[in-house]
Amino acid sequence: MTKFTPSELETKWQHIWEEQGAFASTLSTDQPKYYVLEMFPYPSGRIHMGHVRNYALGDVVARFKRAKGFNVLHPMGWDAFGLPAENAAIERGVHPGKWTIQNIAAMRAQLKTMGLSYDWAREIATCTPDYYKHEQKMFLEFLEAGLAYRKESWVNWDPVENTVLANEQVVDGRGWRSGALVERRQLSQWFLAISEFADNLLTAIEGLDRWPDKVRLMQNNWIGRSEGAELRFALSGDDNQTKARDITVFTTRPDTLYGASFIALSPQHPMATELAMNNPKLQGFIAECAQLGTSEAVIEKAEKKGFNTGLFVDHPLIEGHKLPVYIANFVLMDYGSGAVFGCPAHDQRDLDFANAYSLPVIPVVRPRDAGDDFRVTTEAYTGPGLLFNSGEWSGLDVEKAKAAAIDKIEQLNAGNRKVTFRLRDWGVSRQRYWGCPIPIIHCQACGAVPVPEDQLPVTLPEDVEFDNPGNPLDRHPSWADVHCPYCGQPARRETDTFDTFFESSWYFLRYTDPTSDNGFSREAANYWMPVDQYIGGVEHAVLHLLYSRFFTRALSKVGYLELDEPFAGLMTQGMVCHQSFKDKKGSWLFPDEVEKQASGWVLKETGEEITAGRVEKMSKSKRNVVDPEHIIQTYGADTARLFMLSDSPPERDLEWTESGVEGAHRFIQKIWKLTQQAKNCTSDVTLSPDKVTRPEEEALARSLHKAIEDISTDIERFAFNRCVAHLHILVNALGDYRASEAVNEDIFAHAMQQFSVLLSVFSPHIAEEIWSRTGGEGLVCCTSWPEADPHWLKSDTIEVAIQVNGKVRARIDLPADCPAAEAEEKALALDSLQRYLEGKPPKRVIVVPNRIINVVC
Ligand code: ANZ
Ligand code: ZN
Repeated sequence: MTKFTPSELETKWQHIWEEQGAFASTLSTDQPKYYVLEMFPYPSGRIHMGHVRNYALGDVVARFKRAKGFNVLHPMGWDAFGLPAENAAIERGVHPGKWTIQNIAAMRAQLKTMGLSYDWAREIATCTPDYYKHEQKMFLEFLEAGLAYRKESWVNWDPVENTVLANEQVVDGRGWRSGALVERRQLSQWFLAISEFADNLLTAIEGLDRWPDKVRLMQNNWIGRSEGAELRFALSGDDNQTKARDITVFTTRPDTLYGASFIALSPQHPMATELAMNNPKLQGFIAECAQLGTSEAVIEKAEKKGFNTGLFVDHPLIEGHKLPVYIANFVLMDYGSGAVFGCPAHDQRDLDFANAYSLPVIPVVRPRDAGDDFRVTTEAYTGPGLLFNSGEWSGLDVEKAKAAAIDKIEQLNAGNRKVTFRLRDWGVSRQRYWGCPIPIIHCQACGAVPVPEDQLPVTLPEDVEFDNPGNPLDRHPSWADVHCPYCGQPARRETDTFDTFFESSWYFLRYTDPTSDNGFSREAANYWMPVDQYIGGVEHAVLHLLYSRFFTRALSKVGYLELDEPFAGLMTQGMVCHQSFKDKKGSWLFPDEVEKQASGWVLKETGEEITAGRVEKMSKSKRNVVDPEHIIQTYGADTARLFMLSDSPPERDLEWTESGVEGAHRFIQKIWKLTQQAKNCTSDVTLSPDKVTRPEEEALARSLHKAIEDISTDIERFAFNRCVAHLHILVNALGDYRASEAVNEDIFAHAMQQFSVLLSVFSPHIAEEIWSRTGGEGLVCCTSWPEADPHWLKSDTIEVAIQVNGKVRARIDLPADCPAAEAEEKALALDSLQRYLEGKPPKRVIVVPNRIINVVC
């Protein structure tokens, strides 16, 4: 027997695939197309188990669809811009570009050892001008179409690092790295008009029937459609502290208008700014609010604080009733109109606020079983019910009252029906070096001017310094100095770069035609798109998917293609988990530093007792990681992939265990042993029903065709773990046949060959070996998927009910067409039946073959 050396065997087949261009795809119209895509990785330098799982899943789909006769596109590339490269530059003094390119090379080599069926000729790296020049052009086209614009907007500003922070980089109001109190600042930034598509992005979710429900719900919530009304409150009297005459609020609860007890403005509301001009106390309050940053979650949690402006508005429905106007920290400027009317009885924030500032709490909706004495003290009532204390609306239910309220508001000319979306336009400016330069020139005379097309791409300068905080592009001695393309006067380049979600919003289009001078050709995109199956982490369920859905629409609008939805099918895989370990001092330990003994977990080196913790997501900080490279070197990619797929369904979390991988490895070795025993299958044997006579071959034929049938259906349902279980059953049957007397070598080889096709989508290398040893033509990865013969799928056993004196008392599995005498004997031998016979022989037994056995006693 030849020794099984996975690394040798795997490299051999990887070379052959590459040489033969086995996975290259071209436009072809005589086959249906299928586009399989895994979310491309950020080139951090090493692949981790999450990647391995993601790509192993995608590879099953790609290989299966290819075998099913589809023209498959299965590409891979690198999401190569981003902050970690800049951090590496700061920490290690290596240029972000160099660092990234090195990482890509290392990860590409690692990925190649997995034997994934990628068309590597389509590989892209988003940090190359060859990629990003196209998005600069797209941006300028968006600009022309009104889909991109510039506006002042509020950002989190870290005063120590001199940089803008994302909401996630603000921790408890402080910069994540500097620890400095974050300020709100207004900066001029570029935006993409994603909200223009809000309605369409929302309604189209309905059609995404191959997306997980949870992701559809998350998209839904993120877009956040709210139906309600816009309502104007007139300022009372002739107070002339402000030029404005009224305040517009957005409300989803116009029915609660009779319960209004105050108005609250956002600290960034123009009226607040105006009032603060000659009010230092108010300026102080606004500055204090600014320290909260811009994160909605933080604002939500913060203690409710307000500033009484001394102004009043008139209640539109109650003659002579006035409401005080506050400026309050919980009102966001970029939602609705940046102002609300507060109804403390029916909104918790308003109630907390009212209780803090001793404002009236007037309940106007009561639960159906409560009376008119219904009161609200510390918990707002937000449920359904009937209106009261509400003039002509009293007695209506909430929904009817909402409609009546809007009618009334419109009638009074105090406002109108209004739908608002939570979805904000996408701010794409980042004050960072390692991103795609925004192709704009700022001229004192002409304003923000697009870089002319023939001057694209605007490439990043390489000679930059990272020794100071902030954006190195700002400090570069010459890069930003240019002349205005309109007037020729000295001008400055935009030094902001795009949010890195920009690159990932269209990379799937680039793959369809990666050398096109136009980003991608309409022909290729219209042929390959949409992606038929997209696979990736659920952490991208909101932003990346939404941006890509928007981008596709925007590109269609400016004429690149004809498509709305980029991803027809989506699967979000679960996490790869591992148990975590800590030593006595509480430091985390790597799994390979520990072992389990009878007494419990100990440190390998010293035998010292340690604590085994929870099974949780693999993460470097908890050291509960295993390195794919090490696993692949030890066991081979076929084993690693098989274990990844066998443990749990793709959408669930998976626990990586040593014993699990070893189990998978033993299985592969068992297959290897069988492979050694298979000869070249020379004659044209098949397991067709008319040829098979002996029970041994019949059993083998049934197992093989059952496996074909089960795996084919379970693959389509992504139940890959079940597929692996089916493979186990088939391998046992192959082993049984091999061990039986008078093995027909041709039949064994034929069965092994068929098995290798099934195996090839999970553990492709060893499958190629089986295929070639048994005389398969060409490569198994280019072979058609087998069809199950219905003849062999007919069940060979039948469940038969046993009645005692007319009552069903037991059931028994009998071979189909089992002779009556045998059936009777087997039935009477059942323990469960003996109870009813009480030891006496039955009077009579009537057997209806394949149906029922009647016992009379
Ligand atoms: C009066 C009212 C009474 C409200 C009541 C609620 C309950 P969604 O569902 O998220 O759209 N709101 C409006 N603009 C706001 C802003 N810029 N910042 C903070 N809050 C704002 O929520 C809409 C409700 O959130 C609106 O309805 C408004 O308060 C508040 F018993 O108006 B409501
Ligand atoms: Zn100019």
